[in-house]
Amino acid sequence: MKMISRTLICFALATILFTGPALAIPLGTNITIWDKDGSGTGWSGIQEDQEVTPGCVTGQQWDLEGFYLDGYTLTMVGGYNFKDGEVDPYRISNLYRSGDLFINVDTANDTDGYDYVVDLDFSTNTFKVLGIDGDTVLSSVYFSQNGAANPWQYVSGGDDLNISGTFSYYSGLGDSEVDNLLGGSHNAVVLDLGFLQSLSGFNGEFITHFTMQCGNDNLMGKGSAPVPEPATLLLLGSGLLGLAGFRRKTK
Ligand SMILES: [Ca+2]
Ligand SMILES: [Ca+2]
Ligand SMILES: [Ca+2]
Ligand SMILES: [Ca+2]
Repeated sequence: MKMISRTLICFALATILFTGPALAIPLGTNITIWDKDGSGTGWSGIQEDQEVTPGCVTGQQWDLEGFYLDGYTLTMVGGYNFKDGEVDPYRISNLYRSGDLFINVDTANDTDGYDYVVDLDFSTNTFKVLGIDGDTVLSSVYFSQNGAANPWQYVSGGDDLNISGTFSYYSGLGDSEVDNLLGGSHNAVVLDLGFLQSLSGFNGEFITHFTMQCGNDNLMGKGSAPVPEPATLLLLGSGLLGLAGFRRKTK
């Protein structure tokens, strides 16, 4: 009898776990900053939700809405179809695809622009990280008047850091699932930026940037994430020393 009830409880738990409501994305803090384009409110406003670059096609499907950070987990939300891109309503032969994620680690005195690019592959939900240097080739957005949204995409060259990973993609999210952003239907890219800790020049703060091929909307974020404290490293070091001492004693 006891065995049966235990089995039943296990079965019930498993059912809840596997058929329960979809787990909410842990968005964390909204780290979106102004893209420095636009004024007032409305579709060319200074906010990022329900906004595109002034003079561009408006509407939820062209809206990049926000960067969120939870620890090292970055979530990028938009009405834009990150996975398949969106078709130009005026030239239906033109499909405007997703760009890559650009990172600047000099948040105070930047002189060299973006330092790293996270090369996103939406066909496999994988990414690799490259350092941007003199021989890195980046491509510019299709419409030159949207040049303020550059860069768009990584092409070739740069410093291959041998860092790669996977990301999650969510589509058809409701407003309430994404911090009550407006528009009715949202898509989200979720990736772990833990690799930042190993990047040269990272001091705990970073700037992120994303746009699509046409540059219809520019999305910017500024986040801070914990860096290993020197004190922690010291403790770890002294712990190891202590261990070494102990070992010697027991010999
Ligand atoms: Ca929106
Ligand atoms: Ca926007
Ligand atoms: Ca920089
Ligand atoms: Ca924008």
